Amino acid sequence: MSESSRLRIAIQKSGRLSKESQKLLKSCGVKFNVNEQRLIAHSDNMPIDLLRVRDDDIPGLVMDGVVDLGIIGENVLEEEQIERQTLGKPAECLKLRELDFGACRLSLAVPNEFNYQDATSLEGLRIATSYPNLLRRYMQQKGISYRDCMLKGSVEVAPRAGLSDGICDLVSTGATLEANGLYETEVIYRSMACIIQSTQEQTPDKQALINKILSRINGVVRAKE
Ligand code: PRT
Ligand code: ZN
Repeated sequence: MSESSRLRIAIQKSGRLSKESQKLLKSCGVKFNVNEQRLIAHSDNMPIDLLRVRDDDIPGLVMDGVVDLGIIGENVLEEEQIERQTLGKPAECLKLRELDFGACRLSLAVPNEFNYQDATSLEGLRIATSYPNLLRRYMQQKGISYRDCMLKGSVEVAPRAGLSDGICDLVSTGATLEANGLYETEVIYRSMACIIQSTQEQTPDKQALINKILSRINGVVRAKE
């Protein structure tokens, strides 16, 4: 996509952050209608285009300067940042603020019958996760070696399926762990949704619009506190 005079904001197309992201922008006075079949939604009262994509694509789109802003879980942002640093790809963006939705934690969990003392109980064992970089960083800090089992989904069934000894997955209520005969042993990362900006220099008009949106977000979030 070529440069645009309109502000581009990437939000999750469908999933846990998508409704709240749309609600937040609407409560900031950005009017738009989403067509489920379309990637882009144009605002009709402000020079803003919304890009509706998979959440995993949002940090990269912002870091590569394809879009100006993105609304994303800190877990996905940080995972992508470590991945890109490892690969030598652009990994910079500005975190404008944390938002008041998308709360979850990335935790280690093991089967109920596992006799867990501390993280060293996992030494040499296999851990299933969709967040290999955040897991590696935590285990390196603790000086524990483990074996990877990379799964994009169904992480919580990996131990029962005999694929891994433990898991490292997102938790909010804990019901999924319980339903799968697992218990949480360590929280390795706490996450909220956040709004990020590309480090690319903005035109004065676009930067003024970003400042206006951010100041309205501050007002909306504060009003709910
Ligand atoms: O399709 P796309 O790639 O865009 O979406 P996705 O399926 O990758 O992500 P999605 O929509 O499931 O989650 C988007 C973001 O919401 C995550 O990256 C987190 O920042 C945030 N979030 C908040 C959560 C949860 N809470 C959450 N509970 N994301 C996932 N879960 C899952 C978790 O993986 C586990 O399967 O819910 C289950 C656990 O929930 P409890 O309540 O049973 O503990
Ligand atoms: Zn995703």
